[in-house]
Amino acid sequence: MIDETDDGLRGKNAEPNGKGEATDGLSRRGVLGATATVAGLAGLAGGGASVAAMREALAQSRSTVASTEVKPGDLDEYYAFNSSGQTGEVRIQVLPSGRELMRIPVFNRDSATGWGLTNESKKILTEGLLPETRKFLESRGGVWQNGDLHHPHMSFTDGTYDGRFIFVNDKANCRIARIRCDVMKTDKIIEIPNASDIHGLRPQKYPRTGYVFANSEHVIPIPNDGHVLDDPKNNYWSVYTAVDGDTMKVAWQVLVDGNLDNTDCDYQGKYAFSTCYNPNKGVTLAEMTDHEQAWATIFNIKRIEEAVKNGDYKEMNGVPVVDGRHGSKYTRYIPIPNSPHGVNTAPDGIHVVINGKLSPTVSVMDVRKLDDLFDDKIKPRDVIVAEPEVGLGPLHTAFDGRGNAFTTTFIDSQMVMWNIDKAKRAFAGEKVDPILQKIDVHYQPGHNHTSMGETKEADGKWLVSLNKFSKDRFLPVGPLHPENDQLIDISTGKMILVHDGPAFAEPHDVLIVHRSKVNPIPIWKRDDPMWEDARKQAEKDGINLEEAANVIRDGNKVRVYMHSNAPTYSLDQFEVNEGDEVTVVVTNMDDVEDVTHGFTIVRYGVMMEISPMQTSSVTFIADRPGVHWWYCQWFCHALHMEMSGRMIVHRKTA
Ligand code: CUK
Ligand code: CUA
Repeated sequence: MIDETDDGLRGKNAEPNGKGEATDGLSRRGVLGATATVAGLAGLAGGGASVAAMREALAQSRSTVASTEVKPGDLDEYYAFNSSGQTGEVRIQVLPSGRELMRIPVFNRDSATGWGLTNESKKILTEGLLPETRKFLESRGGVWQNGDLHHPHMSFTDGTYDGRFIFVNDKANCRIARIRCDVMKTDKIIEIPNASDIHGLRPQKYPRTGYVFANSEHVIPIPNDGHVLDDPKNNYWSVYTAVDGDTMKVAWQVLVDGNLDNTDCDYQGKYAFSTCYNPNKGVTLAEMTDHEQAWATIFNIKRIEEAVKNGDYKEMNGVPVVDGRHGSKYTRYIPIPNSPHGVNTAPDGIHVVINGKLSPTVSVMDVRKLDDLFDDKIKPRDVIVAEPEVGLGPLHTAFDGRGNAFTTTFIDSQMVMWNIDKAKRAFAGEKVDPILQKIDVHYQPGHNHTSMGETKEADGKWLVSLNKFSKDRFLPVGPLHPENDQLIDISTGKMILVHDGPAFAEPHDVLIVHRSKVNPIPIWKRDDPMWEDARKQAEKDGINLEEAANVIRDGNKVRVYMHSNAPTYSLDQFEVNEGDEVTVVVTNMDDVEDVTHGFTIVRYGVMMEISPMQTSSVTFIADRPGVHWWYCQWFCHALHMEMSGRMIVHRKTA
């Protein structure tokens, strides 16, 4: 839907006035009433713009703005893979409609699919844990219950999305996960050693992914085992990590100064960049902000790889750690005002924008100067080619592929469109204003993202502003508010706000991927590695998973194999003894798109998804005697309610 009241007008009236301020004559809330009409605008003429001008603006915006309407049965053009912050999952939305299609459990637990309950998901959730963490979790159910997922990014080949994987970080428990885009399920999770928390994450763009780069944010003693405690200045560090995206193993780490925040890399495969705040290793807010500048840290990938090859590293927790602190030949530290946050490489493959956060500026780096920097032919600040003032609280920048950039300003609560070339000319001393347009967003934006904007195929159609506050934009739902993901049409070379999208906690970042890049399969392939363990166990038990209807007793272990065909399971009941360790393996033999079954045992904490041709399994102790119905929790058939069976648990005889 096009909000024809506020947004069209705002797009036309929010011209910069040369002082970098929007001249939008309408008060922010003045015309936001969603039912205001052109007629209603007459009363707002006092706001500054004439009614005639507003009518004109509205008419123009109507004719140019792209529609967000996707008619029933029609398909959207873009996937939007949205992070969910402290919810710990990834959400698949689509644009321009803004509809949410699917949720991919990653670091969270999920009732519908049994993520965190099934053997298949538990394996993924635990196999990559460090031994010390596995031990820590022994008395806590073996699996982390929480996660904080900020940054989803798709794998690249030759500078653009290749549709293989999405990589994500977990800030809370120091993990990186990989999502398979063929089935849209998480298939690998690893914990990063020597790190406090994993925040920024980016896949290598060229020649391919390749590496997944990740930042450890807070500084900690390494190893963090209680020997060193309160000695931040001398003994706290953070590390930059490169994970091999194919094997999901840590390739190397670099020890650095300061807290690492966000990260990105070039289109040449030579350098990666991180923003750094808290350069003095403060441990209080006052100490963390007591300086006028911090850094962007540049990593020389080839030199680091050589260091690892030549043994110039220290092995820590089984990982080669290269020393990249000040003075190292593996890194360079570019002074940036003040506490930079986001770092974003432009689709031109040349410019990298570093967002000042506590400075009203963004700093633009030219990657072509980095060879000279590493050869000490130029000084660190010589790589900066522009530093436009965009407004208060610049956090993240996106690009339209036509030389323009869009920066979120958290404190100003605006989206700022500026031109990279003009910013460079202004930096060189020319009298030119690089700011093209500012619009209000509602409210307090963090990340933003443009369609295909982090690839060399940026297409300049859509811009999303992920706003941390929604305040009065939606019907009230209690003290906890949704966030507001706003869609902005940038296809005309102007920003026109076209849609408000409420979102539950707390999307940080979103990728907008053209649908031609993504090719999910509708039905599982029977040889999928996801249930490799179940397949192997079945072979040992002499069972064919596709024909299974068997109960195997092995001491006090019982393995129950069955399959599902709507509306039945191949077993009506099975019997076990109180205290048995029971494994139920269900294979869905419905080779039919969209016929997903489930398996839930009442009052046993068992629930799992079994999509077409999938095998899922779950293991539990049958320590509750009695009759326990299982049923299919996924509505699959007219006789879905009847799709059930009984687990009979015999009482232990004394
Ligand atoms: S960070 Cu959240 S607004 Cu974790 Cu990408 Cu900038
Ligand atoms: Cu099978 Cu519902």
